[in-house]
Amino acid sequence: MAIVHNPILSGFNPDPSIVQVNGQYIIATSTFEWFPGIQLHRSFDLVNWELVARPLRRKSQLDLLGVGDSCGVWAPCLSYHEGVYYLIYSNVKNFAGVWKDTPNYLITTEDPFGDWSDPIFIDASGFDGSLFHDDDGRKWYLSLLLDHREGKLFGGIMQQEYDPVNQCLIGRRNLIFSGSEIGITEGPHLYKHNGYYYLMTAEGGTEYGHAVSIARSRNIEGPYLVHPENPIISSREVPSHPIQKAGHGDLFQTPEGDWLAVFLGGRPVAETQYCTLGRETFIKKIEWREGWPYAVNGPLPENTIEISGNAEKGSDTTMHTTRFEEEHWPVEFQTLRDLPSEDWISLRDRKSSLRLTGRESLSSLHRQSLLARRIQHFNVVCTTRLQFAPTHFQHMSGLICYYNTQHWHYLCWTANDLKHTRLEVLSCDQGKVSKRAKTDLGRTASHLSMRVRYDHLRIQFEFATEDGLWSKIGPTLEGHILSDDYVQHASGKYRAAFTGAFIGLCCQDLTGHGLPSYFDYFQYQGM
Ligand code: 6LW
Repeated sequence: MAIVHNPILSGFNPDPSIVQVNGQYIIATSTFEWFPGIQLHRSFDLVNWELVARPLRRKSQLDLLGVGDSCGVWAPCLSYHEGVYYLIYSNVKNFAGVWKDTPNYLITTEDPFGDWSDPIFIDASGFDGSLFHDDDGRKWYLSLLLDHREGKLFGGIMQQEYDPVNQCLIGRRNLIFSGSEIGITEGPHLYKHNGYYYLMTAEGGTEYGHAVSIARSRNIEGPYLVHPENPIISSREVPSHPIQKAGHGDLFQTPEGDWLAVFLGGRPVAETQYCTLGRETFIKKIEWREGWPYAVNGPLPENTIEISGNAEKGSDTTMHTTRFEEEHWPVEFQTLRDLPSEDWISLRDRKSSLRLTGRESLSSLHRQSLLARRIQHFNVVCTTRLQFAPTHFQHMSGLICYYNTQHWHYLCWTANDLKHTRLEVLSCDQGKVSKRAKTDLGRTASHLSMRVRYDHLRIQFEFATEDGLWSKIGPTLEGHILSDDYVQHASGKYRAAFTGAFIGLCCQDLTGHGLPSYFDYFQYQGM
């Protein structure tokens, strides 16, 4: 037997959609305002997973400039049929008002880790687009219907045939499922098994009431009857369970015919409601009884599951040092909304260093010079060394713990009025920026080393000058403000917040004249 450890994809990896093709498993997860779009992880044994690629690499596939925090790429649907991989994805333009603007696109490829096609626009009636390939050769598009009338939002699951030749929806649009009594019905995926169509949905909202629901019908257009023991996966009834928010699932089979489901979940830091690693991907076994799927060992997510085979988990190499000597930075890194281009980010400008050209502020929804990676461990230490020559308080660069434009902690190298090196610890909480610490180094340093320790809910910055002596700077900072749970509810009015905490490098030149900073390395150590 082999042991699979949950989460199989740690850190901000929500809304998993999975295919199994010739024994290779591929999971697609949401990436929101982070670029490139959609994470593809691969496994050959369900035990070991690696981040391999992100398909949305061109502006023609994904334009994120100006999208709000936690907008952008929501809930991809990955499917495979007769040698072709299909990806449906939403590019949510805004989620703040009564209307949401949620165009859905389709891209295809024969090599999921190579280039994908330019997008085909499908429909914008709601998010969570999904594609089902029926065994009669017809293809069906599903999504939730956003209904803004009379204060509604979730208008049920709509379905319409997709014509792959003319690349458009055809025929009647049907509302096939209004949801179970749990409600907030989204994330539709359709399956066919033993003569039934099975409709899996995410219900209860993607927080602590979340659930994986399922219904079935003999007719693809319904009516769909809800599972007699719905939901099949959830922790909504057990608030003390260490894995919460279980929902948004996708069913799949192994080559041997075993059934499993992947789904998202969150791990609150003990005694709190804060899931600082965001919504992660988990897995459970599924068994069929009397024509219905049931989660093995009940609906609660499990820390481990046993599967056939003899795979062993590889060493969780938790020390990654990136020395910026390669042609490209490691796949773990993403930029914010903007495509990388030589004018603002370069590995070729100076040997063994990354240049970030100072651009817009940390409040900008457009062109920030920021490169970061999601945290994937509850206890993380990240270190970097940079060369910067600020002469004005509007020149800033350094190490940042970032959730969104309104929530971050920043160890910032800037200049005082004597043009000497000034280090500041800045925090942003619900958009309000506060200076937590500052120190003038009394001269102009050429290089500085920076380090951050993010240990569960506590963050501490450190720095060292050329003498290599490390000093703490600033107080212990609030790690919980970089979580969905805090951002959604802190202001008293619910705010969309679906991403996760990142740690990375950034540079701002608010004069607009592009002062650069150069980073020698970035080290991530997870414990
Ligand atoms: C996603 C929806 C959901 O589109 O959260 O977990 C939304 N459920 O299905 C964003 O991740």
